[in-house]
Amino acid sequence: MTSFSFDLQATDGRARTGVISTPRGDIRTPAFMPVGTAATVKAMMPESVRATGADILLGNTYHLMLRPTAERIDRLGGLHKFMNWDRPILTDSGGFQVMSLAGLRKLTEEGVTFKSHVDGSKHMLSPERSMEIQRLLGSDIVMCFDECPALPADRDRIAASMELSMRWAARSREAFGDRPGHALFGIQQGGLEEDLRAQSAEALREIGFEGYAVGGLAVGEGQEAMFGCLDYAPEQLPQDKPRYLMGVGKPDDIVGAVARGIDMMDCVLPSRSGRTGQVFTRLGVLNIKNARHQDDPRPLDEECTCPACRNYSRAYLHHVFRTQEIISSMLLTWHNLHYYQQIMDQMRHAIAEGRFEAWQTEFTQTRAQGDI
Ligand code: PRF
Ligand code: ZN
Repeated sequence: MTSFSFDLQATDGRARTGVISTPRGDIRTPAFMPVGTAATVKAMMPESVRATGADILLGNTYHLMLRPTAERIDRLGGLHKFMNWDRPILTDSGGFQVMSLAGLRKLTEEGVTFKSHVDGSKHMLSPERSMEIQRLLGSDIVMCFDECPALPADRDRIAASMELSMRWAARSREAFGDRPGHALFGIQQGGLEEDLRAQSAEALREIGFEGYAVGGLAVGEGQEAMFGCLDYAPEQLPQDKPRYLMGVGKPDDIVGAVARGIDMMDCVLPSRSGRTGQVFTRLGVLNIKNARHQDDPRPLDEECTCPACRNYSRAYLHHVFRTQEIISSMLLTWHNLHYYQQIMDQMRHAIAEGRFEAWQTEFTQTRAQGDI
């Protein structure tokens, strides 16, 4: 069995490109992971998600433990078979979603008890239970169970939360055990405090993981503050392991993160926006709901090769959005995911060829032109 490894192939400034090898296939980095929270990337068949260029999907412990339950997915042969995606899957550990979605919750050293947002039933997550659920799902990249305070928060709260997350990281490592071909990633916390980030990185390196995430960002601090943190946080983590920025972001967030040494990202934005009519293009963002598209025979983006742009006008996409036809979500999600994967592909090539900075300048200038 091919075990889990990361081959860093080229760097350009702080930007990196490489390949993560897993028994379920390679992940080209920098990688964008579409979000398949409830065992589906909403509005997309898995083969279509693959056609956009995705090497890996993200799934969620929190949602799947509630519905249809990890035990049921295990009995049915695991998450890959259940959702018909045979390539790598990374699963988030649940704590972050409990904090943003669950009803009444109680946090202790042991873990967190909470009420389901679905039916109000009571549940518990701990490092041990999260590792068990992610194993039952058959996840290829398992995330440590952590806690992430919303920003702004005071330093004492951020420090205590980071220290708890580091104790949970040690328990996650212990509970994960030895599983060849599967990886466990640590999650750095520490808010916007450089010394707390350094302490967190040190604690994680001491435990030892197959990859390291930068957690606790994109939680209300704004892009400038996030980039400020990314100016030091990735470099506190090991050079020779993948670095994953959790829950980011808009296209310019992703480009800025890659410029600062991030290898992997995930975000609901391209898929969720596909369902709300927000379209990401080379030239900027447009909303298909806007009446100015109703007679427009042009595609969303003249240069895009996705099915929405090759076969449909803005006028048609406007019409099916306004009439709430299901094909609207399908086409706009496909376009957005295709656009995100195009950016990743272009960045990988630019880094490998030592022209990332020029690529980034062109990316920024093209988008600033406006009128789309
Ligand atoms: N921890 C976990 N999942 C996450 C985050 C985190 O800090 C974030 C923060 N952007 C998104 N998803 N476990
Ligand atoms: Zn397109």
